[in-house]
Amino acid sequence: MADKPIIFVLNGPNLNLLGTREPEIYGTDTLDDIAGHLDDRARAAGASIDFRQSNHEGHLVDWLQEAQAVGARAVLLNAAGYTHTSVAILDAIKAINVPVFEVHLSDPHKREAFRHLSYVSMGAKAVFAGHGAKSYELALDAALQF
Ligand code: CA2
Repeated sequence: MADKPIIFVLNGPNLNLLGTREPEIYGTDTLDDIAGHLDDRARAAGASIDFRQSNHEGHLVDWLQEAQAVGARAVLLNAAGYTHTSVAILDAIKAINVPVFEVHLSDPHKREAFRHLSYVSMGAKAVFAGHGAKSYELALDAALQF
C-alpha cells in the first residue's frame, strides 16, 4: 500500500496571535482552530498534515527543505509578512521539487501597496487568498488533487 501523503502547512510571523486582533481582516479563528479543521479534512482524504508556525525566516527555509527531505506531497505556505520581503524563502521554494501553494487569510492585493508584491508567488503553483481560514482548506483541496 502506498504511504499516506503528508502535507506540510507552514505559517510565518505573528500568525501565532491569530484570533486576538483585527478580526475584520483575519477572522476570529485561531491558528489551532485552523490546524484542527485542516487535520479533519486531510484525514477524510486519507492524508495527514504537519502544521507549524514560526516567527523566524530561517525556520521557514529549513522546513521547506525538510518537506523535500521527507517526501511531503505538497506545502501550504502562509509566509505572512515575509511574503513581501523574503528572497531566501523564494529561493527555498525554487530549490525543492515539492509543489508550494501560497495561502493568505486576507487578500493582499486589496490592501496596502507594499503587500502587492509577493516573492512567494514567484515560486508557488497557485495562490489562495481572501477567504479567511477557508483559504487553507481550498489550498489543501488543490494540493491533494495536484
Ligand atoms: O492575510 C494573510 O494571511 C497575511 O499573510 C497575514 C500577514 C500579512 O503581513 C500579509 O500581508 C497577509 C500578517 C500576519 C499577522 O497575523 C496576525 C493576525 C491577527 C492578529 C495578530 C497577528
